[in-house]
Amino acid sequence: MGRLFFVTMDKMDVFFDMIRMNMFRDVCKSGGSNMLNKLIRRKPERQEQSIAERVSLAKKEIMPTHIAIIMDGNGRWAKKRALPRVAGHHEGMKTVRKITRLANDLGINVLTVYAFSTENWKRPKLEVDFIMRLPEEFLGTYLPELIEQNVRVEMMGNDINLPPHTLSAVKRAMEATKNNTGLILNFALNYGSRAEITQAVQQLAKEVQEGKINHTDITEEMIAKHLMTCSLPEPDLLIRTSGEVRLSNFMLWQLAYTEFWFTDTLWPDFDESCLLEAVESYQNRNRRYGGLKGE
Ligand code: V07
Repeated sequence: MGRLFFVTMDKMDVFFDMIRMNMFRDVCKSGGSNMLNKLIRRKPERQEQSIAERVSLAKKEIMPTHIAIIMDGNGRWAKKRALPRVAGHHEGMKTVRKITRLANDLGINVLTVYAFSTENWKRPKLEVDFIMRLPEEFLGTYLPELIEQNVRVEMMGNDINLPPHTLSAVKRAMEATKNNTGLILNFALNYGSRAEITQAVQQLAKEVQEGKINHTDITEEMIAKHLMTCSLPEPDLLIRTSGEVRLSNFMLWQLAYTEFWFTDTLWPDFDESCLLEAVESYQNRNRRYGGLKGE
């Protein structure tokens, strides 16, 4: 049954409020967030977009060339599930595979992952032994798909101290992928940044001593060329998982101008959506700075 309303001018705003309320009720009844989106012209939330949509949007903007990741929180992930720490490392290994695939799809050129630091030797021997088997397992399982995806495997860190079985697995993968032209998957293995810088300084001092160069020839570029990253661009984006907000002796020289993204997510839980969130944040910052970078 219809009702007749007499609306006087001074009640107009109340009348419009009632119309709006009715529209809102219709929206609720139809359960349609689409209708609500249309009414208030809201951009869809990230969580509502599919990974594929977010990938294609991200690809339209400036992509970080090099992403470096400190993969923290594997032990904590295991502890939360009453599992041994090594179960967390194993799950973390699967995340490396997932993130590599997405980074390659996004067109990122270099992905450096901190797999084992020089400080990690202090962990219990059984844990270290397990971790040192992961490169073989990773490559035994995933090398065919890395080759198929045109990924090139690289390593930075100190060869000595690494078990021969670990080193030979990595060297074999580097050899098998050396002509690939897609993503460079750079594993930091037995890596420490201060040791890397020390080694560069020692090499330069030797060159001065031998009369090959003058001490005044030593420039920032020359130091960079003596680091383990000499053939790589500097990282544009550093990601550290698991809520720790420090660099832990990782790429101290190379991160001088890098954007940082810290997240509480534990590495084994870090999925495609998490990487996209970091990339989207990087792209937002880039857009905000406009052409002002470096000024
Ligand atoms: C390791 C899994 C990821 C979380 C961090 C600690 C444990 C993959 C590799 C790897 C290394 C070289 C390579 C192929 C794969 C790896 C270590 C630890 C030592 F050529 N994951 N992962 N290496 N973790």
